[in-house]
Amino acid sequence: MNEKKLSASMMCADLAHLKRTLEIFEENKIDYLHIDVMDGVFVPNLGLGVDYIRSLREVTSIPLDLHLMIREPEYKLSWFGIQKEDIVTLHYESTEQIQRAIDLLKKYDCKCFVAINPGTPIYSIEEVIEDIDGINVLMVNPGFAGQKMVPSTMKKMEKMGAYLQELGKQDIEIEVDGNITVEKAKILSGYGADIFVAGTSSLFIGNTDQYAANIAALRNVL
Ligand code: S6P
Ligand code: MG
Repeated sequence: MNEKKLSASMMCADLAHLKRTLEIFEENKIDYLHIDVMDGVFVPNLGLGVDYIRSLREVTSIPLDLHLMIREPEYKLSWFGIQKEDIVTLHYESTEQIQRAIDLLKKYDCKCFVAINPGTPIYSIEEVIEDIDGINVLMVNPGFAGQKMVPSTMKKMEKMGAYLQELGKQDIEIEVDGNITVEKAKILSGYGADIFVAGTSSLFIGNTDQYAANIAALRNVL
């Protein structure tokens, strides 16, 4: 079984308290900082960009979990200062050539993940399964924090564990992203999810004084 990990969704962080937030994440051993990169084309929103990422690297050594919600990410990889410990996630739907995109990403020696939108079937990743380290299963349509989970994604996640087992690929890490409450994290952990993106639904509830307790509540159910 893969180790259970927490990835804090930085688009949910209060900029006025960013320094304290990062201290809490370091003290409480948050595994990744989840960075939603959005281009206004692949998703109807703009999000965290290369300057933000560069600044973040200067103030923390927590590895980044770069969720690239951008068109043709394969030609933009050099912008992000990717490091070995980082997860970099490409969307299956964001390029005509997902296999080429993964090949280009592999040159960075990071963890290579592929994300699938709620409407994209599980088996879409079958032909690239040998090339990747993990799958990000979007539980909401990508683009915004604070959304409600698309109900069909729970069933999809229930099938995911069995599907990977069938392929003999239980070592592939499964990340779940979008509306991950403590209650849903518990169920999804049972379905085989390994990495939990924690945003407004869990970690960022209340102010910085509550974050350590929010992290503990999540860890308690994984
Ligand atoms: C959605 C994005 C997510 C959000 C996360 C926020 O496009 O990929 O990573 O940041 O869903 O968490 P919550 O709990 O507000 O949904
Ligand atoms: Mg995300």
